[in-house]
Amino acid sequence: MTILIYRSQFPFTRDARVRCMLEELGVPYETAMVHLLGDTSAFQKVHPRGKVPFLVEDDRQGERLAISESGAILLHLAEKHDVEGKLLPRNSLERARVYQWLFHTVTEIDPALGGVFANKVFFKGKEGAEEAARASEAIFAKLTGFLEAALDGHEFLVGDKLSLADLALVVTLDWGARVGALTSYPRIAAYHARLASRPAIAKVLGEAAPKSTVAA
Ligand SMILES: N[C@@H](CCC(=O)N[C@@H](CS)C(=O)NCC(=O)O)C(=O)O
Repeated sequence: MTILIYRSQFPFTRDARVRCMLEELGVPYETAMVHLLGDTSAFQKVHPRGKVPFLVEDDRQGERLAISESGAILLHLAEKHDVEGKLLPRNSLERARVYQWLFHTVTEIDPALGGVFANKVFFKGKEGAEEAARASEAIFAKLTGFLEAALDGHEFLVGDKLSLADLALVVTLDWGARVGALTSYPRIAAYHARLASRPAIAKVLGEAAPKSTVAA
C-alpha cells in the first residue's frame, strides 16, 4: 500500500492537515511537490482542479483511490488507517462533535482567515487588499465566540483528546498566527501555540516558508 500526497511548496497550505494526520498516526507516506503560483500544468493532468491536497492511494488489492478535499481525506484516513480511533472517537456523540468542528473549520473559519492571510501576504500592496483583509477579520471576529467557548477549560475541541478536527483547525489558525490575526484572542492563540508545538505538527508547520510568504 502506498499513500502519495500532493502538497505545495508552502508549509501551511491545506495539505498540511493531511500530513499532520499521517505524522500523528505514524503512517508512512510520500509527497509530490506542486509549485503553486507557478506552472501547475503537470499536476492538472493528475487533478484538473489543480488544488492541494490531493491523495493517491494504492491498496494491496491493486485498487487506486484518488481524491481531493482536505476534510474528506482526513475522514478517509481515519476510516482506513486509524484502527484504534486515535483521531476519530468511537463514541458516536463525540464523533458528531468532531464532524461539527471539521465542517465549521472548512466552511467558515477557512474563508475568514484565508481571506485575511491572502490579502495581507499574497495580495499585499494591491488595490483593495487592506480593505478586504479588514472585512475578513470582521468575519473571523464573529466566529471566535463559538471557538472560545469550546476551548474554555479544554485543551482540545472534543473530549479533551486530540482529534482530526484539531488538525484541520490548527492549519487554518496558523494562517492567522502568521499575520497577527489571533492576538486579540488569547485563548485561541494559546490553543494554536499548544498544538503547533506537538512534534508531529511542528514537523509540518515548522518548515521554513518561502520569503515571499513571510508577513511584514
Ligand atoms: N476545499 C479544498 C480547498 C483546497 C485549496 O484551495 N487549496 C489551495 C491551497 S491551501 C490551493 O491548492 N490553491 C491553488 C489554486 O487555487 O489554484 C480543501 O479543503 O482541500
